[in-house]
Amino acid sequence: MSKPRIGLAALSATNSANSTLVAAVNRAYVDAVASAGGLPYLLPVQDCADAADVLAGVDGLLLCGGVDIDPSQYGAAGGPDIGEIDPQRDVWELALARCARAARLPLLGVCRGEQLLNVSAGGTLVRDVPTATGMNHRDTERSHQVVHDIWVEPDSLVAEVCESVHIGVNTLHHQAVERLGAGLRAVAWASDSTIEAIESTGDWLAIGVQWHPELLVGLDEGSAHRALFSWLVACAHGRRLHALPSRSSEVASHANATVLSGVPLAGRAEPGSEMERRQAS
Ligand SMILES: [Mn+2]
Repeated sequence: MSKPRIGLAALSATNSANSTLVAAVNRAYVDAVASAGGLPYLLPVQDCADAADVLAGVDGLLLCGGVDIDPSQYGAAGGPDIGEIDPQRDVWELALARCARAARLPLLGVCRGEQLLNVSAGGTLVRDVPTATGMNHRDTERSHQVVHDIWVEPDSLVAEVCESVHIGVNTLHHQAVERLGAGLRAVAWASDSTIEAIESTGDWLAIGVQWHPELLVGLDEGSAHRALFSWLVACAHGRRLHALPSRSSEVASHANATVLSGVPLAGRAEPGSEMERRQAS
């Protein structure tokens, strides 16, 4: 069976060489997905009416980092505490997130992608974390280093995937999840109570993290960060195997080939079962 296809939502940027507009993602996302065994597919900003058709061509979705989300998308007004915004990208990615949820397409949201996941479900954002809590969460000088710790809810998918309830993370954000969207829960926090990860409460496989795991996958102590991409690829792989996968069977179906192999999961295929034979193909 071919590798699962992971859609990476691209940003629009100006190519400094010739001032043309380009669709791009930071290379670190591409490499992290490829290293986890997935095939990265770039999804440029386009007509949101086509989001469902675009997603029909991939097995999983990665919402990447970027600029602030237009506060009008969560019912708030603009202001000096809001940074650069890209309303076209917001509309496109909100359509992607909502279509992914409707189709139960596995999703990982990173930084802005986590915030967008929350807004797509009706949630709101902390406009400026330093103003709200007094703690600076934007340290671009140490983007590839552990800057602060987070504490993870032990009974959560994130804890299961990362195999840890205490993770060192980088921090490149000035906003964060505030009120949670429908069907989502907070599962990790920094020392100032800033929400650092969210996940779906239902049968949709969706995780959002406020840090940038794609920049920490190369660290010796980076197993928790690598595991997030392995999880997404494993879920995408499971989706290809099963028309209507459940959470446990979906992850378990790919467990032999991923870092999740040591995680106890309900519903793992019995030796010699039909599920196990399908995994071997
Ligand atoms: Mn942080």
